[in-house]
This record gives sequence, structure tokens and C-alpha cells, in this order.
Amino acid sequence: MTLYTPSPEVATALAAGKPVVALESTIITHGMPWPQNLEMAQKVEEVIRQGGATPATIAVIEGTLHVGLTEEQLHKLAQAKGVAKLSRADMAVCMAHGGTGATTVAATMIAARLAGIGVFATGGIGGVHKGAEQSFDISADLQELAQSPVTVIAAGAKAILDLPKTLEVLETLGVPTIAFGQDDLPAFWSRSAGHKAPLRMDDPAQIARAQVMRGALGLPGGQLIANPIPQADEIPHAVMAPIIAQATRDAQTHGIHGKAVTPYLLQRIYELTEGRSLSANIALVLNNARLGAQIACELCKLRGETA
Ligand code: PSU
Ligand code: MN
Repeated sequence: MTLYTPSPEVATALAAGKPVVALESTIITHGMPWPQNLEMAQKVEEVIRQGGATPATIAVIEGTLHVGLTEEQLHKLAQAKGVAKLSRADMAVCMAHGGTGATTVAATMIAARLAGIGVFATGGIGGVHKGAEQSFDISADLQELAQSPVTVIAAGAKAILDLPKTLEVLETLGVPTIAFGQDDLPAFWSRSAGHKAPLRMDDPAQIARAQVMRGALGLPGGQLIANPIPQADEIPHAVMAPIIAQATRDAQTHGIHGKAVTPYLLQRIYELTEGRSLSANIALVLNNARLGAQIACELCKLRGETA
């Protein structure tokens, strides 16, 4: 049984031991509106190529798990309506019935592990939602970080989540949460929301080394690199906090729950910030892609050395 289909470009890079960076597709189908979603997806791929690595956008299309999409597949996915949002729980079911679905961080990590891709760049990861003590809403992304050996570069976790609880769960699961180049945990649109990150690293080569070391120690799972949004693009936390509070109240009023929560909040925050949240979101994804390419190149060097 063929588990996944690499694009020709990705197959060539993997066979040659060249750096590859995985990219998720839920950010395209559920995270951003058309046509900015397609522009973002194309730019991210371009940034990774400029960084000397090969991009591998991942999605399930008509039952096939694609690792690397063609231009046409990317176009179609970005405009498709009613695409499923796939996490660890629903990936196999979607593939078994020939469905089409976008991969979340968790599902993208599973695909990356299968393909032997060690680095994955995205915007934000899922985490512990506010009020989780009532709703039990904790993203499967956290469990996946504890299981799949992939370094995930995100701009921290969104402040729509409960950041201290998210950090606690990651610690419990043995996932290193590493702020890149600063002490504070980046909070997606903002460079800080006032929480210290448990770990800090400043050098992509050391980040790659830490991943190799983790594997050598026999520890399953990956690492979360929290890369702050560039200063010029950030929306300060003081500006975001009341907007997030408003969006969260609106979600409650409308009885939004489960998988629909994150997409609803993102859309509502987009409206409340009059589009500014989207420009920041795109800027931070590109910034993460840049760092992802650097880490992937360093990881390749190390794999070459240790092979
Ligand atoms: N954060 C974003 N944009 C997104 C997501 C998170 O800024 O599109 C998506 C990612 O795919 C992430 C998923 O893995 O939401 C988490 O969803 P849930 O909380 O339902 O696990
Ligand atoms: Mn959830």
C-alpha cells in the first residue's frame, strides 16, 4: 500500500538527502480567506526555495496523502469549499473513503514523519483553549509534538488560547518549547504576551543539533520553536487583548465549539482588526518559513555527518 505520494520535486530532494520543509494546509483552507490564502501559500514556498530547501505542502486529496502539491492542486485547494480539517483522529478515515482534507499541525507532522521530513514551518499551533477546564478543548497538536520527531516552527501559540496552560501541557508531555532569539514566549500577532518561554535558543544549527540529540537519546517527539513575528509587523498585545476577549465572547454567544472554534475566532479577529490580523499572520508565516529553511539545511548537514 502506498501511504503517501511525494511530488516529483519532493521525491528528488528526499532521495538526494536535500533539505525539505513541510507545510500544513489547514492554514490555507481554514485559516485565511481567498485569495490571500493562495498568495500566502505560494510566497511561503518561494521563501523556502530561496532559503535553499524544498517546500512540501501536505494535504489529502481524493484519498491520497500528498507530500508536496502541484501549482494546480494548491489553486484548487485554496478555493475549495467544505474541505475537511484533518487531525490525528480523522486522517485515516478521510483517506479510507477517498475524501479530501486539509492537514492541521498534528496531521502534517504525521505525514512529515512518514516521509522522513524533520522540519515543518507554520503560523500557530493549536493548544489549550481558554475555559478548557469546562470544555476539555485541548488540540491534538500537543500530543503529536510529543510523538512525532519533527521540529515545528510557529510564532508561538495564539493568544486566543490559554498560554500558561498550553505551556504546562507541553511540559507534561515532554515537549521542549523553545523561544527563538528572545526570552519571552511569542504570542502570534504579538512578540510577547508577558509569559517567559521555558527554553531559549538563538542558533538554527543548535536547534537542529537538539533534534538529533533528542532522537539519539531515544526520546520520541519533536520540538516547538516559537519564533517571534518581526517587529515591523507585530500588533502589540495591549491592542490584541480586548479584541481577543471580544471574539471569545462572540464564540460563546454563538455556541461555537469543537473544530469550529479556531476558524471562527480567526475570522472574527480579522473582522475586528479590519484585516490587520491577516497581514500580521502572513508576515509571521513567511518569517517562520525562513527560519524553517535554515534549520532544515542545518539538519541535513548533521544527518550527512552522522550517516
Ligand atoms: N493557528 C492559526 N491558523 C490555523 C491553525 C492554527 O493561526 O489555521 C490551525 C492549524 O492547522 C492547527 C489547528 O493545527 O488550527 C488547530 O486546530 P484544533 O485546535 O482544532 O486542533
Ligand atoms: Mn480543539
